[in-house]
Amino acid sequence: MKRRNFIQKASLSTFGVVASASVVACNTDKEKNNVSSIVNSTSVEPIVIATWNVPNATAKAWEVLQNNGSSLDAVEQGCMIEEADVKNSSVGKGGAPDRDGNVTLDACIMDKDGNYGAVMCVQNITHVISLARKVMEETPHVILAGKGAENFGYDLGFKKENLLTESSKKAWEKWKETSDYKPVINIENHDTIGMLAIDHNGDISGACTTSGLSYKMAGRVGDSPIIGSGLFIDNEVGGATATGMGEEVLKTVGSFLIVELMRQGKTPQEACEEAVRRVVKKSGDRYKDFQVGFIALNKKGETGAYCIHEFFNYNVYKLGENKNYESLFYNQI
Ligand code: SD4
Repeated sequence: MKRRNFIQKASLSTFGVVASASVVACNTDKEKNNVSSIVNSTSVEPIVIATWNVPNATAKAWEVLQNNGSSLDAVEQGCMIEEADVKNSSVGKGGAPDRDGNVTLDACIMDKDGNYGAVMCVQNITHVISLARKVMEETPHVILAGKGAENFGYDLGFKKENLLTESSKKAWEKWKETSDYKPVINIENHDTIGMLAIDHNGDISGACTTSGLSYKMAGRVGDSPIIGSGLFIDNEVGGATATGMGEEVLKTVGSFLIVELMRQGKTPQEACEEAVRRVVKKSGDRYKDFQVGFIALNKKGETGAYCIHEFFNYNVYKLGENKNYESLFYNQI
């Protein structure tokens, strides 16, 4: 086993904790020590957890919770930060296009009552997480795809925008020189945001938003908008969300699996580990070439995270014991 360095950076503030941790490898020998520390809490104070290092998004969600907002509003508004960030090439505006040069977005949201809404393959609308919420709240359906979803959005006043930025266009043009279709996910191509939150009432909601796999085939949909795969919430138990190679998460219905394992008594950490093991086992040798990571949160506010390979990180935003703001960084060398 490689040695790891732990670097802690702490700075003071008055109201919370941000933890960003790189969670390391599930080896086939199931080496326990290969998992980073997980931020655990038995309080039911509000809490936000999100895939990847998205401190602005978790801070926004936390702000909503601090103002007594619902966990549903928190995860929606948190995700919107990344959707609007053109530097995030895996989410919203500035997301990498498919191989034909079209940016197509997937998103879903799930509330404390088990309601769910999703959109898939949406072009020209930045805030697909809000569109997914509208599907949940204002239609008798749970999923809208493509043009139907877009037209539904325009009718509601969503702005029509070109989501392909100059820099993602340049990167796509460079990719076209070889058109090498090698789905490398979460090494150079990641940042899908999956977010889970508990509000002051102790209610859990979750959201997931992505532009999916870079240079994917036109029409390809990953796990992110699919209930039970990219996201699942059961307010009696907890929630889970996924990042990484969507095809593999879909085949194991990973987020639902994690919530069910928590229902049976596993901690969020144990449940994430089991789900990753399931993905690895089902994949034969292929797991060496793809990344999958899960985060989970239970009703007690305990969190868990696990992934196949290194270079997965996540943010937790919650009230620290001394009402301090701390930023933790775990690094593998
Ligand atoms: C997908 N799971 O479309 C997404 C991609 C992802 O970080 O998570 N990227 O397969």
